[in-house]
Amino acid sequence: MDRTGLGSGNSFPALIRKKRDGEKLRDEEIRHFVRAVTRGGLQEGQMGAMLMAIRLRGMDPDEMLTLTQEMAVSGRVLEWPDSWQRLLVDKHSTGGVGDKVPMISGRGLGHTGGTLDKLESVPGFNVSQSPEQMRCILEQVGCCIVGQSEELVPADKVLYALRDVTATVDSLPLITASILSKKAAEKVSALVLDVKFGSAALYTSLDSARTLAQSLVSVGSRLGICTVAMLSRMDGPLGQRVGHSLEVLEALQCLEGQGPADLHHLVTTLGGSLLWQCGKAGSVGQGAARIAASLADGSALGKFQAMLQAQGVEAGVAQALCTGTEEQRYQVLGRARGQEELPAAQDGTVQRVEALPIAQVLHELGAGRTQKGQPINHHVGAELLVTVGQRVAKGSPWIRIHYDTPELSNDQRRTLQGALVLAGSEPFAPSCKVAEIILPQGSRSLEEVTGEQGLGSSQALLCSV
Ligand code: IUR
Repeated sequence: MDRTGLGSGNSFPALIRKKRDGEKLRDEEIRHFVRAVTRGGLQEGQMGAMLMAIRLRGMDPDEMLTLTQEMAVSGRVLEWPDSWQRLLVDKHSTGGVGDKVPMISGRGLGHTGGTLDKLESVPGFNVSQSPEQMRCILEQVGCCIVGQSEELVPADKVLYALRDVTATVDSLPLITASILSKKAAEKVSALVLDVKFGSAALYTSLDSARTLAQSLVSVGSRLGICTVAMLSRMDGPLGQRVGHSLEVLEALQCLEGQGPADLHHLVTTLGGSLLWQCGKAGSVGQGAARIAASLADGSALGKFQAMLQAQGVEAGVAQALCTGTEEQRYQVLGRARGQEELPAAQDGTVQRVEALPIAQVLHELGAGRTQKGQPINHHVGAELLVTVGQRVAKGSPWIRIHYDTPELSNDQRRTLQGALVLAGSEPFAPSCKVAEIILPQGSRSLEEVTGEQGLGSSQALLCSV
């Protein structure tokens, strides 16, 4: 026996060597590694080497499942009343620009905006809720939007921070285990994943995003979570507004049944899928219709108002935000010192609005962080004044930037102008964001899943893993 107690050959250098040479790790070896990560029994160099070995050699589905399970139990696992069985649902997005659909959330990463940062532009909103407080809010209101508790999945905190500095973020098994270990520790019954693809997404090609989605759906299902993934386009921003408080304003419009069509469609499709997954709707299409009805009749907005109050927002502030005019909402959220509109450089039809250059400029203007813990400016943002497929005339404004200090530089104006892609074609209807839906193995036929009416404007393809 060596000092690891796993038998000879299982010291950490031997474990790293095994993965480095492309061999499969046994369950107990993965458990041994994750426990050592959690308890501080490994040198940083050893953890970094193992991460790189996994990044280069990959893991098979069994190894991924074990890694996810071991990470999930590295800290506290949430417990819920038995009567909530099948009804606890969550959503995850791999991140993008203008993405304002809620979930148990994170901070902005790179150019992407974090849901928690957006919600913290609402005065008083508290994203730090203990598991006991979460349970109380869920009993009282039925939903909450919270940050990940400190006690949940400590192994992921260690590994995630190291991945960032060892060029191992983009590893399929590591992403799969990182995302799903947190969902497994939350003990959710159903999960819908919004896996983005396109120029402003983590994975730019549809194929690579599909591979990630299939891995997440397959491992999620094996964990006992009813998991569905939607592959959605992230070339242009979701909706018409980017930036923290501007996105809260747009989310409020959506909660009133209005706002941009792409956002409304994504919200109703993701929510409709969750209703179908937990047995509350006969198909995703029927579920989507129920979500749309709750947006149109004000009940979704009423829930949001109750949730704001349950999470620390004063009653008068929550009311002004949820029932006030746009001007009253600005008074609650505040606004940036200045606004600047940029004119279209020529006549044409909008082919694309590139999200990445917009996000990069807003980041420089103070909307994002370059270091962990840095304060951000919630008021910096952009409003798109055009939509894809629309004709624009030379000189007409196409984007409005909200800035504080600094103002826009000429370089930034040039970068932004490059984001508007025009052509001489006829106007056209934009394609919807959801391109494909990935279902667990053994799911039913297309009509059964989407409903007879399909998914509205979505031409989504269904695939099962
Ligand atoms: N979000 C996570 O929770 N984990 C990851 O590895 C990535 C995004 I990338």
